Amino acid sequence: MSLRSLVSPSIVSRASVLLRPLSVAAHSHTHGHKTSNATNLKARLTEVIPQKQEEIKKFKDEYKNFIIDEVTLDQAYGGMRDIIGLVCETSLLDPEEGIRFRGYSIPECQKLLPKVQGGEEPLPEALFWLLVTGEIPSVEQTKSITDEWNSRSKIPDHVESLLKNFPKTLHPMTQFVSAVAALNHDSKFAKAYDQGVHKGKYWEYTYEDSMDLLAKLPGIAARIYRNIYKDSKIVDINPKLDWSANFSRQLGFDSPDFFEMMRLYLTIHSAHEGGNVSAHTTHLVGSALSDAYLSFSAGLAGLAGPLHGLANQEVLKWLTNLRKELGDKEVSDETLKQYIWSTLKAGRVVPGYGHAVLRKTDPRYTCQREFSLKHLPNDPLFRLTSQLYNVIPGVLTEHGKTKNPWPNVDAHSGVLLRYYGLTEMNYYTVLFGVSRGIGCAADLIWARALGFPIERPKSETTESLKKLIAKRVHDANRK
Ligand code: FAM
Repeated sequence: MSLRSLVSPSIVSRASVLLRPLSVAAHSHTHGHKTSNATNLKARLTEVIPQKQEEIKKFKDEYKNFIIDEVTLDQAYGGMRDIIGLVCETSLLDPEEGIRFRGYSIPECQKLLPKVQGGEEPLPEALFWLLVTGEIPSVEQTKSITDEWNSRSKIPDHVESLLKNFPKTLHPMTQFVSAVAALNHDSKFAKAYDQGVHKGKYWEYTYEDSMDLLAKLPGIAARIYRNIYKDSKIVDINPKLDWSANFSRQLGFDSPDFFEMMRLYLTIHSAHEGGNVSAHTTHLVGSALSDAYLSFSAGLAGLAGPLHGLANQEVLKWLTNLRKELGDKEVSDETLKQYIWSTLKAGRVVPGYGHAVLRKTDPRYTCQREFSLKHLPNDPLFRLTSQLYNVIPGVLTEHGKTKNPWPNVDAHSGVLLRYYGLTEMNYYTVLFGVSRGIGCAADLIWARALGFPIERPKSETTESLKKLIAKRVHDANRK
């Protein structure tokens, strides 16, 4: 019996009445959008938001009862995999092709987004403009974001002292989560809400908090690094430099190559559509009208899990243990295979491989691989990573469990960081978090602009599910 036949007939008929051709162009990605001359992002948003609100209102009015998905019992127990139940305007993940930011693939972003003079990698500031407006920004528009983030970058004293007082043994991600939550002290949204602001203005205060948040994330992250691993001293922001270069300098890395690597890193980790744990958690908490700091802090707590963002730390740990056990010299594919099997037989995952949505090599992996081929082709750890790329998918396929035996973003990032001297692997997820702020903030602004309600999916117990299925089967058999 097909599930469709178990769906309420009234819903099906309402949906079929509504079956008529839909102009898809308006709902596909935004290639071809005209770029405005507005050099201020908020001014541009003020133009773009009413158009989108109108477009969605019409779309919803016409198709609100249209069935877009069906849910199986397996999905209810299985982490809601593949269920379409969320709207996220900023990026879309194709299982075969990977992520597109507002319709643009990573290679397209590398080509089209503004760069620093003489640079080759896109500026994350430009990606933020793209995610928020759907438009590739001009150099001036990109610079306006850099300037604004630099001017908002001061870390409040209470956050500074909070970070100083943490034990060095507290995991960097826990410090990050706490410091970001503590920024809520100065939330413009929370203050405006308290004063009874009209809901039509929510997005403006969320925008302000988001800009402040993104301006402060690198300074917080750099302080965590300097406090735990170095001498706690930190250089001031140079207002002439971009977000990534300032962040690199505050961490203690001054080379232009490191800056370029950081620009790429902070661009590609930003967004991966709406369903992943960090993006969805931020969105969910935001739906209760918690401000951007509390929402993103919750998202970061999700990123800190080993099946999500912490995997970049886990990969380097795994590679380090592998080299400890097998030695630093090149080893045969056969020896590597045995090592991978020992991980699997111990009931552990091979970190950096597999994905809940992707079914091919992650383009975020590929672009880091290309960066490495250009900048560090002979690095031993890069060579080992390349060799593993040839071996792990075969072993995982033979193992027969994972739906995707190919590498994800985390299989590669630690190799780059280590090459440039950032060797403290427990810190790696913080870098992921700084970048993820971009995508989560862009999504939050739109969630408030579109007036998304509080999220509240329905849950069932096993007992109630058994009853529900028995009743539906009974009803279907009577027809
Ligand atoms: N090594 C060993 N087993 C794996 C595996 C891997 N890399 N990837 C998946 N599996 C197993 C998985 O544990 C599950 O086993 P059980 O049936 O015993 O529970 C089975 O294969 C089916 O899983 P799936 O449907 O292929 O994957 P999921 O959608 O459940 O999970 C991941 C997706 C990413 C959590 C999973 O592939 C994994 O644990 N990978 C390693 C950790 C990792 O790299 N995470 C980072 C993901 C990244 F993109 C990010 O979020 N930053």
